[in-house]
Amino acid sequence: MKNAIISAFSKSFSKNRKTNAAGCHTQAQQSVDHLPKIMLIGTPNVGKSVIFNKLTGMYVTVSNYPGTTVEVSKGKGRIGNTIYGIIDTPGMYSMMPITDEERVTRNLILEEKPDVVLHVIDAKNLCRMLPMTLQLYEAGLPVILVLNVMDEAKRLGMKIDTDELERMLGIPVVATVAALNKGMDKLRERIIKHGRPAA
Ligand SMILES: Nc1nc2c(ncn2[C@@H]2O[C@H](COP(=O)(O)OP(=O)(O)OP(=O)(O)O)[C@@H](O)[C@H]2O)c(=O)[nH]1
Ligand SMILES: [Mg+2]
Repeated sequence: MKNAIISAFSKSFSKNRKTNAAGCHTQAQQSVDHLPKIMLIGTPNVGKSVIFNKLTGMYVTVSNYPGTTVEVSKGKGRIGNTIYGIIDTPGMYSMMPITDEERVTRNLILEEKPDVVLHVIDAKNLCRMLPMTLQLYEAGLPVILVLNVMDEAKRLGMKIDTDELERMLGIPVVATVAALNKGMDKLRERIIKHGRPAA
C-alpha cells in the first residue's frame, strides 16, 4: 500500500526538472502542558525551526530533554482562537530510532500526545520522505504534511499537485516556503480545520 502510493505519486509530478533559551523553563513548561499541542517532526534541515519560530512568539524556551544533551524547544502560539503549545523536535529519519535525537523525538511523540503533527519535509525529496509521513499516519497521529522548501523544488522544475497528493494520502497537505513566510496562513487554516478541539 505504502509503496503503491509513493510510486503512484512519484509518477504524478513532472520532473522537468535556534531559538534562544529564555525565560523560566518551569513556567513555560507548565504553561504548555495544559494546552492543545502541535508537534513539528521531520528530518534535519527541512525548516522545522523556521516554522516553529513563525508559529510561536510567547514564552519560547529551549531545554535539554531529561538525561540527554538533546535540545527541545517549546513555545506558545495563537492560531485562530486557540492558544497551542508548540514543540520543535530534533531531526528524525525513522520512527525506529538509532540516534539520541531520534529517541528523544520518539519519546516526545509518546509523552506529549500531540493534537496536530506537522510532518515537515523538503519538497525536493518528496518521494524519499513520504515513507515517514505514512509511518506517522499509521501510528494513529493526526498528521498534516508540510511540503517546505517549495522555492527550491520549483527552481528544479518540480511540479507537485498538492490537491492530488492530499487525495491520495488522505491527510491535509500544505506547500510552504517558510523562510519567506509563504504558505503559513494556509498552514494555520489547516491547523484550525484539522486540529482536535481544545479540551
Ligand atoms: N530555500 C529555503 N530555505 C529554507 C526554507 N525554510 C527553511 N529554510 C532554510 O533551511 C535551513 C534549515 O532550517 P531549520 O529551520 O533550521 O531546519 P530544521 O528542520 O529545524 O533543522 P534541524 O533542527 O537540524 O533538524 C535554514 O537555513 C533555513 O533558513 C524554505 O522554505 N526555502
Ligand atoms: Mg531545528
